[in-house]
Amino acid sequence: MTHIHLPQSISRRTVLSGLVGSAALTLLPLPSLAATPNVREFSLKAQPAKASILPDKYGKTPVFSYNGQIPGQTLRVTQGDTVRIHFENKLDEPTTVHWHGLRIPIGMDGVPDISQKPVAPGESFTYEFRVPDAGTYWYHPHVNTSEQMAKGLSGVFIIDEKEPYKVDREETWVLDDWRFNQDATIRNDFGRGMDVSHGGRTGNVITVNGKLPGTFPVRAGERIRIRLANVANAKIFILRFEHHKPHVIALDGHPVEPHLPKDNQLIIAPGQRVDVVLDCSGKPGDTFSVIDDLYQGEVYRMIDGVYSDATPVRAKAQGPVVALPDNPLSPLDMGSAVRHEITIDGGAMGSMQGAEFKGTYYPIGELVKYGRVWALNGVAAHTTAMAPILTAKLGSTNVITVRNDTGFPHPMHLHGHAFRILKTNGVDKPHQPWVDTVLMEPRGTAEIAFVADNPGDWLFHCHILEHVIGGMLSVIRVA
Ligand SMILES: [Cu+2]
Repeated sequence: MTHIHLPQSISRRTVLSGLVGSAALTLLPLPSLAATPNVREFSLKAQPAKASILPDKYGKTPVFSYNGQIPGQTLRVTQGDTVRIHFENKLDEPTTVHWHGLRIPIGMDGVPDISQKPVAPGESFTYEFRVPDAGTYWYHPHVNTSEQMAKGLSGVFIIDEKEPYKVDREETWVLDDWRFNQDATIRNDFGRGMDVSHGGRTGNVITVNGKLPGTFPVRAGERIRIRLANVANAKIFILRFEHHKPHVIALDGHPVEPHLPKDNQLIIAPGQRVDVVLDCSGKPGDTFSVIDDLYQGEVYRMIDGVYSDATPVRAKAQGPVVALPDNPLSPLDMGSAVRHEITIDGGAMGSMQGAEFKGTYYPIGELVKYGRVWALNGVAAHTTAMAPILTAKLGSTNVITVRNDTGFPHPMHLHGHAFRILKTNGVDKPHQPWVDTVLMEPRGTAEIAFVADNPGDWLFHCHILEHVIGGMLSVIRVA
């Protein structure tokens, strides 16, 4: 990782000296350091690698990686920085990088046929953008996404607040699941019909930061910020910290009023991030478990928190958890809001009769022959460059009522914007958080609002990646 350099001033000086001779240079004002944006440069390679995910006796797993790592190298910059990422595709298939949750120009969004041409094997692409918001974000491919992500392509993108948020230390937990064969290879049944029409590709092994979950050492009295990111294709995590009360401080990167989650459960669907503050209120030598409550009727212990014997970091309990500073999001103007509706239909055991595909209506029995089983407002997608499901005027406030008429949950993700969840299932959403992904309950509704302040054609799709294969993708045009 390299950063802070002055390429513009150097190249200008080089060019100028070539044109007018070095004597003139002394008369020219040099760009002041204060006016130079902080440019952070990274090299990122999508490349095959072998990763030690399972215990040694199973052997290494051939994966797709960013910079040879599982999860991919964490990119970390400060709010307001300009980021320049030199991306190289060392895979034998095309790919792109999508910067999930970052509000950046459409040309940098990594969506094929909209933002850019896929980066062919052996080719490169330079992504460059300024990061307006602080928070926990992530990146992943947007080509053959289900397979490339199931093979390991994803990484976390952390954007630090300009003023550091006060905690004793920070942790990042990248949550994932994998579908392994007995020999530690990844099962190559990508996009199989059963996963597309049901709940997506779930795995048989869970990892945290690319390893089997283990122990989490803590010290009494510590205050820890934990950044949780779910990079799984389809699995929803519902985490509960035994004997502890982590406060949620951010959702999908964006600050939210610090609060205890309902039933002490952190629900993290694919694509979502949750930042929590954990006060280690136990005693030296204590242990506790972090449990995944998704599996009803059985207690799945994911991580064991283990207190060291060290004396507490501080004698008395910490003060209340304070809020993060707001990100510079455009405020909603509800008085002028334009209303829209998007209905999700289809899936196994659903009631969808048929849908439009490539401009033709097909009854469901025909549609499945094209591998499509889901539709948004009656249209099953066949490309990322779909005709817009709705158009929002640049600068306008828009409210979308999303209706899930299916028997499955769907984490619906909007590119290029944050939106506010006003209601779920007709009831005001507590804290009305700003997010980029909303988890729709089966047969549930959500009312979401956003200011269309970033021009372009932006994907609105399910983050269960096999559902995208089955057609659950649309485009919202901001113009
Ligand atoms: Cu879905």
